Amino acid sequence: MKNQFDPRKLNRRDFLKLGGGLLVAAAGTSLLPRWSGKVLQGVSPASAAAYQSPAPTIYRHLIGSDGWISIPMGIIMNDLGAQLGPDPLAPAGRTTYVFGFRDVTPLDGGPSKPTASTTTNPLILAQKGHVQHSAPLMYFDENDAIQITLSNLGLAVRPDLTDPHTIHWHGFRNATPLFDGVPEMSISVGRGADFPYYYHPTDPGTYMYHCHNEDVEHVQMGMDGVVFVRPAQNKTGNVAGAPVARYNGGASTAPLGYVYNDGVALSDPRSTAYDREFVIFLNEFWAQSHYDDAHIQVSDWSDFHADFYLMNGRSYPDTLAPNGGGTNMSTGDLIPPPGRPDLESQPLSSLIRCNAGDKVLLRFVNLGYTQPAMKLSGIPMHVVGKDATPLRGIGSLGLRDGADTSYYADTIYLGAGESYDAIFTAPPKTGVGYDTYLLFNNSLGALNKPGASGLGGQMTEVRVYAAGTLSKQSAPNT
Ligand SMILES: [Cu+2]
Repeated sequence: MKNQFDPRKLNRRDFLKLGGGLLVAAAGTSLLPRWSGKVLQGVSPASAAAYQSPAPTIYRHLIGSDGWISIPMGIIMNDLGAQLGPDPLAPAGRTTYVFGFRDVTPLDGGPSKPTASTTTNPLILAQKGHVQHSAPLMYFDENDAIQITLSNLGLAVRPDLTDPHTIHWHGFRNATPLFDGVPEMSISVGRGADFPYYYHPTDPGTYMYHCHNEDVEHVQMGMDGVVFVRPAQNKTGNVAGAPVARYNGGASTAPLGYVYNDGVALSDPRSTAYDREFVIFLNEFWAQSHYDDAHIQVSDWSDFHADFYLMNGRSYPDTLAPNGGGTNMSTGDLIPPPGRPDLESQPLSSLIRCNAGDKVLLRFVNLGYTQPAMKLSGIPMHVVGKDATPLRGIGSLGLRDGADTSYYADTIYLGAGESYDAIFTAPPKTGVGYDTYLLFNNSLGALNKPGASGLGGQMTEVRVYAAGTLSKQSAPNT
């Protein structure tokens, strides 16, 4: 493997050369300079000028390859009599060919161990053909210094297809195009290559990431998922008295976390504190294109239509199945959800469980081509953020600490590429068992008829238990 870059050895002038299309040997010794001012959230010029990004301390290793997932469907035929789904080439229990990512960090010694510059670990190389959808959920803290190495293992089903891949954090204020993943103005990772991306997030919020190489195809084929950034306030509390978050060692009475550096007390209506959090990633699959890529056919992407509406890579009722995940350290494979070997490559559950009175954060992300109308039936949602920006007007120093522009809604419309942060307070419940509230795409075409393709579509359940029933949440979507 080749194409190594050391992000610690590039200086500003080198980046400008790279931006001009000249790929030059990096000679400087400075760390990443942060010369780009933020647009939506202000930063003082003095602090920006003095700033140098730190060397990475968190290491993640993603592979790009292909694989097979399972979507509940009947038999889907096209006009020419081909069976698109389940794809006749699919292994037992699977229906649909995908491109995608896998997080192989556990096979590389974990997130604190620097990733090898060349991938030789046979367990990692064996993950060619074993990607997941949606893409691995990633989350970091504000001011983390992160290196994510992308290794392109090639496609098991399509050895003729030599496509590169990239990582693009959509909506992320990146200091340089080099790590932005847009192939026309940066670098793509060719088959057999490893490339370390560097990130230093300074703006908390909910983002998405995807491969940007031939992105109409690669995003549709499944190379997309969620990345979010937790605010510095989690570690420090704030001057208004909001405590350190439980994620960062706060008291058992403290919130699990905050969505943004809100700067207000817990009792303030502008507070973004929450007790549980769930990512809801939305997209749609077009059956013909997935069949075409598996069967060495070319798709006319202008013919796109949605056959399967997916939530965290699954279709209801699979959205309710438990989380899979974790890595089998002897094979390198994902560990399937209990009782659901067919969902091995779709590890992320959308089942939302909470206690009465909990503040529950929903991080909605849409990377589909349609406009979902996500309705939480019977519980109002407090929309506190959009596109990784708190819903506050511009106040002091250009920061988003001004007037409260948050609002309540029972339905959130998401355009393509948009994210929303919404907090609901779980309604009262006493006694045993749970009350069920539906969270679903109110564009009812996205909820297919029983037995039809993409059974159930974008729907999940919110299950509210009596206070004290469920233990405190320690990780998203659990
Ligand atoms: Cu790709």
